[in-house]
Amino acid sequence: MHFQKVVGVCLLAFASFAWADTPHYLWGPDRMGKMVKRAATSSKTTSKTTIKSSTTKVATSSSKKTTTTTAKSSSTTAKVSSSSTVASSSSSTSLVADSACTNGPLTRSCWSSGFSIATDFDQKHPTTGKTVSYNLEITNTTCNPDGNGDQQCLLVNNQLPGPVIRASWGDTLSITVTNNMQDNGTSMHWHGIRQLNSCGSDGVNGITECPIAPGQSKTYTFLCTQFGTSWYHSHFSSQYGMGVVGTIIIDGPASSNYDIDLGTFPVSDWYYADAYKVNEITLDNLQQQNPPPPSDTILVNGTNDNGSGGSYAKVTVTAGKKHRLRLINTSVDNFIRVKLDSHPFTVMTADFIPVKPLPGQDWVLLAIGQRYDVVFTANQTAGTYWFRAEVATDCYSASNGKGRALFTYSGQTVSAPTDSNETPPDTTCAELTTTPYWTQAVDQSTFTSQLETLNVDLDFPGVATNDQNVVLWALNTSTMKIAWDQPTLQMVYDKNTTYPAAYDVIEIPNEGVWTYWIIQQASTNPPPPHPIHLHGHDFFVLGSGSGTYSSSATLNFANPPRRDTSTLPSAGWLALAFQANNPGAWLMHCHIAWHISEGLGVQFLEAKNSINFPDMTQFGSQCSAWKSYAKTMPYKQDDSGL
Ligand SMILES: *[C@@H]1O[C@H](CO)[C@@H](O)[C@H](O)[C@H]1NC(C)=O
Ligand SMILES: *[C@@H]1O[C@H](CO)[C@@H](O)[C@H](O)[C@H]1NC(C)=O
Ligand SMILES: *[C@@H]1O[C@H](CO)[C@@H](O)[C@H](O)[C@H]1NC(C)=O
Ligand SMILES: *[C@@H]1O[C@H](CO)[C@@H](O)[C@H](O)[C@H]1NC(C)=O
Ligand SMILES: *[C@@H]1O[C@H](CO)[C@@H](O)[C@H](O)[C@H]1NC(C)=O
Ligand SMILES: *[C@@H]1O[C@H](CO)[C@@H](O)[C@H](O)[C@H]1NC(C)=O
Ligand SMILES: *[C@@H]1O[C@H](CO)[C@@H](O)[C@H](O)[C@H]1NC(C)=O
Ligand SMILES: *[C@@H]1O[C@H](CO)[C@@H](O)[C@H](O)[C@H]1NC(C)=O
Ligand SMILES: [Cu+2]
Repeated sequence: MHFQKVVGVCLLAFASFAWADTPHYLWGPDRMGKMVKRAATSSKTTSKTTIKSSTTKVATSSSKKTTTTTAKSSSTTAKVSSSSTVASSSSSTSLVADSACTNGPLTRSCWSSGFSIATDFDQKHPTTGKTVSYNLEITNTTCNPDGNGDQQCLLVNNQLPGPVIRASWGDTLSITVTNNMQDNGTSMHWHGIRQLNSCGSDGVNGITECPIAPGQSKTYTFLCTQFGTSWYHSHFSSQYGMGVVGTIIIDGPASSNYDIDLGTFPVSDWYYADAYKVNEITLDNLQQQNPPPPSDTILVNGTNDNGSGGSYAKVTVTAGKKHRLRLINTSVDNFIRVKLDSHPFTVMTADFIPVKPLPGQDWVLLAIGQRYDVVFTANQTAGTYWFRAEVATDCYSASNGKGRALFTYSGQTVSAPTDSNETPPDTTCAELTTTPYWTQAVDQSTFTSQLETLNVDLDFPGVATNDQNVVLWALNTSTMKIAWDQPTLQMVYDKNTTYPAAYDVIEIPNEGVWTYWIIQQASTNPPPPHPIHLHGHDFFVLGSGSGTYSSSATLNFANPPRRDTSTLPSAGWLALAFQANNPGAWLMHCHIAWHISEGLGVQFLEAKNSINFPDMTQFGSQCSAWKSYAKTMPYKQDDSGL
């Protein structure tokens, strides 16, 4: 196996420059799961290598992102507590809300009458009656996020990342997405949002809707039953790698106090080549079990300085104050470690779950799709400090460039200090162990009877016209691929139960039951770990380990970490549990964009007779518009579609 623990230099061989001369693998519903080798010269995508764009001009390109943040605290004179950062005393076993108190810098655990950090939002949540609306428009344009030069980008409201969506716990979000690209469909997924009784707003084309055709719009409406930090991204093949991403803040209580909310701080790998092409190269490389190309750089809040252009994200901090920073990994392929020099983080939220504060975190590892909300105190000598974002080589991640941003104390001149370029630690890709703020045990009584194993395989689905096998990822022996114009929800609505095998439908018929899943890597698989993400639920991470899961493994049922994305270790297993408490069709997949493109997913069809369907007239019109566009669309589906 050629898949070594590689860093930049070994990987250069696979960089995008080499790909143009080689044939490429294609698959997808149009090819009935079969692979064809496509000559580079004749391909649609390759003939379009040069990127264009006459019409639209991007404002965002390498424009400065200077964030001068002032205290948003309700009480501006609040003193910074020098003692503990823990907001309220340990309410460890409480699922009962604290009595009402007012949320402020020293009382972040409070929210509103009957609701606080101690509320289990699966059980209850406020309903404010307020609707917060946004319009997101996706365009095909150019961007130049780090000064390396203009490239083709697909952007939301002409920004990279797209606008921050912000609402409060219990609000309804109503977001209209308009597809103004000429040559791609789209659907927008709100990562980590539970979509309680609103499966039709989950934004997964081929499962919960048809793609939005060029020129069309769709309004996604959902209640914010949770609070914290997240992001949204397109679920249309590898489109989000070209910029269709943005961040989400849902204001609510917190398990640590802070004075100033600095907002979202996404870190992402970035490729100078078109993400669809990188995806193709990745599939080519996989045939030889070679790793994907390294990313070219890492963007911090959508920007970076490539050495001779672009600019760093700049953040102003206030001396003596506690700052909340919302870290999000919006990468397509890479695990990233981040650190703010001399300012250790207290981790207080993992994904949407408030956790017992973990102080003193130097480097924090973010798997794709994961979020950590952290607090740090600006208590060092006033000046400018480096924020570092590095790919985690212990997770087999690779990038040619590193991510940097500058944090400057208010009143000081922004001036980049000498970069120590310190090497991040190697934790063999181990995820931070977090403990939910409130204890929630997982029912152990049905574990043995209900346990199912889903094997991660490299699959050989068919023999192609040229007699070669194409290697694809699979979960539970079957490589997933959906047909954009046959969403699962439509089939369920029509009471059509002949789900195609490649839909990888796993039915969970009964609400209320606990379900348990072992995701198992084959020892022969390439070594990169997989960030497994579930829609419609958080899951409980009962345990993980190397090798093959055995019933003698120690699992945590008493108070396991709870989140919506967790890492399946290299050549190991991951044990997850979730309770069926949200009827719908929910995708579970590897969040490495290339891997879900190559089929690494399943969908859970939960309590299909109790699904609260979206407006099926509107649903049908969206499908009609898509079908009509699809008759003449220039690019055909050539992967899982997800
Ligand atoms: C940054 O981008 C410019 C413009 O494309 C290029 O000339 C320069 O070599 C790049 N710098 C680095 C360090 O890659
Ligand atoms: C974007 O524009 C380029 C150049 O006009 C075109 O080749 C490409 O197909 C377009 N992509 C999308 C998604 O509209
Ligand atoms: C989307 O558009 C890009 C060009 O911008 C093209 O390379 C890609 O194949 C298209 N993807 C699909 C699935 O239509
Ligand atoms: C990142 O950029 C967004 C949009 O420009 C801004 O709202 C946010 O505050 C920035 N984050 C930080 C930590 O400066
Ligand atoms: C994001 O997570 C993915 C997978 O877990 C990982 O490959 C990628 O490196 C991470 N990126 C960052 C910026 O953490
Ligand atoms: C700065 O704050 C951190 C975290 O609260 C604390 O551990 C550290 O001792 C403080 N340093 C100084 C110089 O006060
Ligand atoms: C049932 O669904 C399958 C797969 O989407 C489709 O091919 C078939 O035509 C559907 N049957 C009916 C009666 O609609
Ligand atoms: C996994 O796939 C096998 C073979 O197709 C099937 O029998 C089994 O039911 C699947 N597992 C689950 C949990 O659906
Ligand atoms: Cu994966």
